[in-house]
Amino acid sequence: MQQSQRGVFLTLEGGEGLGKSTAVKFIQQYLQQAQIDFITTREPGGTPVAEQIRQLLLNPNVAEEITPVTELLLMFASRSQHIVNLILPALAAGKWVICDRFVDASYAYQGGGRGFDTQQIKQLDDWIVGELRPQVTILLDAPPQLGMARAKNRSMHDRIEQEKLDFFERVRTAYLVRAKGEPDRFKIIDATKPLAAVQAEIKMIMDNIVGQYNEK
Ligand code: Z5A
Repeated sequence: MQQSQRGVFLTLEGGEGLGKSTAVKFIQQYLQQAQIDFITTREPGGTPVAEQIRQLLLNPNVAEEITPVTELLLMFASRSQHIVNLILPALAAGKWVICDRFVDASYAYQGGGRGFDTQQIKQLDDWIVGELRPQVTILLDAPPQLGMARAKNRSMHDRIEQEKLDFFERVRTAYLVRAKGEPDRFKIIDATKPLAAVQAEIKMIMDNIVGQYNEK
């Protein structure tokens, strides 16, 4: 896929309940203050059709078992809608795109969690995502028990959140393997730290990105 990217593409990754949504809100305030034109979005989802696919993927009461292959393909079907109809046009218009999860989540959840071979996921990545890469990915990292504890007050858990602890441990490991493979893109934040400390790190990352990309 050809990319005529002008805006900055920043993604947030990490296990369940480790503070991605909270970080997106913080980044939103930062960018508003810096008077930078941006959108925030998420995966799976982000466009009307992609959000419908999200509902299907995460519904804990779905009428039949969703097979791992269907789950993988639906993640990429949702992503295709999202990239073509929202992310690329926003970047081409010079907007920053702040995305809560992107293709790294497929390597972590469908690869690490479900056990798909990395090469199988890479084939879909090459086809659907192509050259589009985030300039920066913030990975909120912590033992999965912490995120589960933070998220435990929710009334309902989605279909994937109902997996067991070892699934989320594999997800964490897969994220860390990806981060190790691309140390320039990934900024790992220790999500066990108090919110103020996490936000101070995010602010430093944002200051750097603004210095690097916004002057151009
Ligand atoms: N998925 C997939 O399998 N494959 C893919 O390719 C993609 C996704 C793209 C939906 O993700 C599911 O889709 C997800 C992976 C799968 N399933 N799981 N698990 P989602 O992003 O919509 O849902 P989520 O991962 O479950 O995120 P979340 O539960 O919404 O959590 P969060 O956004 O990371 O956390 P939060 O809501 O910002 O924070 C949780 C609580 O902790 C909240 O009360 C905060 O105030 C508090 N918090 C946050 N930071 C701190 C700190 N530092 N200290 C103390 N308390 C804190």
